[in-house]
Amino acid sequence: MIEKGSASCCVLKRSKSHGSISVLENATPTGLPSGKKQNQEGMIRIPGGEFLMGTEDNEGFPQDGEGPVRIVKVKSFYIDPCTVTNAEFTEFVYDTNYITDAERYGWSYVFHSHVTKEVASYVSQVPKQAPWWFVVQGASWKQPEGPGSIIEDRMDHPVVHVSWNDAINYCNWAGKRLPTEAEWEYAARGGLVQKKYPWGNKLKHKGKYQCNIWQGKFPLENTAKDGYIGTAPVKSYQPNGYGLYNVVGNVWEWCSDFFGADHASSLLENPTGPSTGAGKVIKGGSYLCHKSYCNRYRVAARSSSTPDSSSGHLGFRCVSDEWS
Ligand SMILES: [Cu+2]
Repeated sequence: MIEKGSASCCVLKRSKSHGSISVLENATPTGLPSGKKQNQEGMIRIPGGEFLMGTEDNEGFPQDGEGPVRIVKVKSFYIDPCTVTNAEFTEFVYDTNYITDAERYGWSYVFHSHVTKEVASYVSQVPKQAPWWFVVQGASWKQPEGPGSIIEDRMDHPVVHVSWNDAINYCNWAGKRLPTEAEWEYAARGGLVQKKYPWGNKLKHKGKYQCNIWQGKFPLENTAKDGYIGTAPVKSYQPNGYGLYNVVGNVWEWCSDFFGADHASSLLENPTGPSTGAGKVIKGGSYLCHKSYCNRYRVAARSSSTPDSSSGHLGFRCVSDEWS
């Protein structure tokens, strides 16, 4: 029996017991060229200000630490309107010969119904607590459903199977960085105050889907009424008030902060999260999120994973400091 909303429903952490892997020490590769100069072309300037972060609506899970609502002050920064695409990640890899954590480990987590019968036949492990995830040897950003799958037909989709370490290396190369959770949520709210979603409080707007999540009975039937079974192109649906696309749904997005569930309720200025922790914050939920199960496609929702973890529904978007 799988408990509703168990911590692993959305994102699994890489584990020694999955697959025939040797755990890599020192998973963050160093010495990559930080190729590009800081470059804010195509980015959106988010003017600094105060906002109400978190929620007390009790729609989430206590262990997630969505509340209390606190006043957070954020200075101006630039953010990408979209998550990093397969095309952009390809350019990075061509330029640097970078090898992702999933490639180094030799496997990644793929959602069960996304793999072919052939791939399913050699799936090495199925995590007990979340049997809808398959440990697929050879799954990586360029083979998202394992051997035989390609990305050439979805170059404008978000890159997936990228770990936090991979995201940091991409950011360094691009002259950018990962957002703090506060920056992410401030930008994701699009100027609205304490709304559930980036566009308001109702899931649909005039009967239309606003994001790529799960419809049907999780985890067996996805009717794809929103148009997508897996990832959607990064510019799908309407952008939020700041011009950001797909902040909730589609893919989870890595933030720079370590995860913690306790927050100071005093005024926070440019918070960067706890100084240490086991996992990094992820935000936004994914195409697998459904209200019946995890309900983490709300803008205040949060989860975490370890910096070397990767899966088919986890990506990132970049930010950049304002400079004069
Ligand atoms: Cu979810």
